[in-house]
Amino acid sequence: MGNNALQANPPVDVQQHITVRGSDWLWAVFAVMLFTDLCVMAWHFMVPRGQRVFHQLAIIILTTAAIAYFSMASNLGYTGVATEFGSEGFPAGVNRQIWYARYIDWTITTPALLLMLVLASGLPLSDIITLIFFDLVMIITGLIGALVESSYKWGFYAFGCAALFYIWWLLGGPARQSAGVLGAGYRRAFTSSAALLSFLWLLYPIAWGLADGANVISPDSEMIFYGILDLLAKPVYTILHLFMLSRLDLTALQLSSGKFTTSAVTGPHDVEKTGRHHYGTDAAVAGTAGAVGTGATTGTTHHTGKKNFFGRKGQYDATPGNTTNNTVGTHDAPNPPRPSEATAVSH
Ligand code: RET
Repeated sequence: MGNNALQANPPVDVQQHITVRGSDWLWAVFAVMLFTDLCVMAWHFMVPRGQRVFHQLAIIILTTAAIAYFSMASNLGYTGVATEFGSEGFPAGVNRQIWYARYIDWTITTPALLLMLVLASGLPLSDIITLIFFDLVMIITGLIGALVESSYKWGFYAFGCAALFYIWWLLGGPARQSAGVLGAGYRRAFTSSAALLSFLWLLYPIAWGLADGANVISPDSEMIFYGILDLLAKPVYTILHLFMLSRLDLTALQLSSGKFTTSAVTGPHDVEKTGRHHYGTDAAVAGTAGAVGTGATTGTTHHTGKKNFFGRKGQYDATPGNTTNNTVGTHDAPNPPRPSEATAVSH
């Protein structure tokens, strides 16, 4: 079956636009995104409920990317913007395709990519919120810059680059340090994933400068450049990251909501004014568990269970003696002990 996307949706109001070959490439990227997405969907069912957050983020990323590539391959999701500089035999001022679909994709996927990384680092919530804010600043200034016709577009580009510098600093400094507190395994996984992400993210503003910015490369070449980057930053990065995390016991991160997993075993439990939860099992004798996932810097965590993403176990060791004190401050209510059988029913 031929690719007739450009006949069904002919370029409107643009002189510099993708060709059928560009669209063919975009269909191929769409197929890879969709296939990887379906694989991760199948994989995530093998992970206990309550420990699926990284897989679910990967699904969010890949689903969004698949839809964005479907749109671009169909020659939909762009607008025409007059170029600042001429190229390919076209003078300056003719309309080039600017793909807002790409920026909508990034608005969803880049925060999700960062969350995949920093949720496994124990970074405090306030830093995570600020990180996501500057990520959105980066993408939205990139979109506005791409839509601006005059040289003022480079002002927006500069704001975006400044935001990227903040992201690099946070990942390389506080987040890496925080992952180190979680243990050597977490530090290793974080360092390699953050290095790959930081390197790939350096290439995006270069592609922007050559395409949306200075109009040096054609829309087809732009699609190849961003397409290769997106394949590396989405399917390749997420699968690598998920495999690295699969060797770690994720319960140390305390990311499980605990509602489904604990109530199934213990029934309803109350929270008294002291902030202490009462479970209907012997686990209450375990005392308090350390708040590793909230940025405690000195605690160590003891947890047991199969160190395997596919495993059904992997929860806090709620036996007496294996307790950790939260040393962050007395204003932090102690975390509830977790019944040791809790996640056994959570699938
Ligand atoms: C823009 C232009 C403004 C300056 C900067 C940019 C960086 C964009 C990046 C995008 C990453 C996208 C990814 C998508 C995959 O899902 C917006 C191009 C710095 C880093 C990883």
